[in-house]
Amino acid sequence: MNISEYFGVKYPIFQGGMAWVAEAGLAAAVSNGGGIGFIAAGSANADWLRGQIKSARELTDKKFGVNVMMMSPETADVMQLICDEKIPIITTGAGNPGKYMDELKKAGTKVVPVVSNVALAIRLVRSGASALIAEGQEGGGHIGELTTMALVPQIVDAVDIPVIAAGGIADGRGVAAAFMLGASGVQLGTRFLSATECRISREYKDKILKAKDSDTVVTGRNTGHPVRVLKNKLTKEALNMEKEDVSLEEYEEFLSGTLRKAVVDGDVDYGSMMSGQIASMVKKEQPAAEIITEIFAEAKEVLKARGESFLW
Ligand code: TUI
Repeated sequence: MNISEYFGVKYPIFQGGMAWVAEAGLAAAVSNGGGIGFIAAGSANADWLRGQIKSARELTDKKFGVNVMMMSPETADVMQLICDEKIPIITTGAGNPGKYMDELKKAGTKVVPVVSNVALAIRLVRSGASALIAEGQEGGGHIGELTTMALVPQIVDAVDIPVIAAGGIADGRGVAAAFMLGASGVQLGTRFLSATECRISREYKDKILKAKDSDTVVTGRNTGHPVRVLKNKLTKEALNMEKEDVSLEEYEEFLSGTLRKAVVDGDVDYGSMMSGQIASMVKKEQPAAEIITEIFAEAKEVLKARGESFLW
């Protein structure tokens, strides 16, 4: 079964829960387009999220979810709000949502955590996850070690709940490949940065649209907090700091608030432009619904055409 049947939507696609980026407008547009949109709570507080949930409900009557960034100090309040608002589905990233699982299940919320290794996947299945997102290091933002190609089949073999592939998927070929690896659905982030309804700064959007294959870099590999972003002055200086043995406090202070700078202020020199490795495949701005229909039409063609031609 693919996750569109499992979660009762038209297409088996989640929109990545991109902090500062994934607001009500984008989430609702993805849900209206037949996928599942997610409002990213990021490091925002419950009041902000309450307003976003209200806006999304005004923009769509379809199912949408919330993404919880587990490193946020607001996580406990955000989880409480999710339960109070009876949000049908959440995704989590950058940590383990295990301790909130019972309370979420009681509220009827399905929990779909991002995992980057098999050990965490198994632990979360035991705690009651409804599905898992296996995100490879091709993805943007905070990442794990393994690639999507290596991670997805290993997670699929280790668990008996649906697995959603993420990281490095931009089009129908990527979707078809994810299904070949055993995934039941896909999550895309970077491709939705170009959505008409995605209200990031013009400057950040243009950098994504113009990016080439080798334009991302991973900062923080040495500090235990790897983050994939588009290369700029910020990443050059951050990588130099990592080599120079500066204190973790100084390093984190240098990067603090930089995602907001890129998304809101359009600072493409000293803002953190989180992006996956497939940015060069994001070529034009188009409505989220069109992105989804285009991707799945292409995936269908790829599966039909290539499936037959590789029988040996
Ligand atoms: O979460 C993400 N990507 C993100 S979160 C984010 S917000 C942020 N802002 C500024 C600096 C840093 C982060 C930006 N991008 N992707 C999902 C993901 N989760 N990838 C890897 C993980 C992950 C890592 C460790 C999930 C669980 C985990 O658990 C550790 C443990 O065992 O507790």
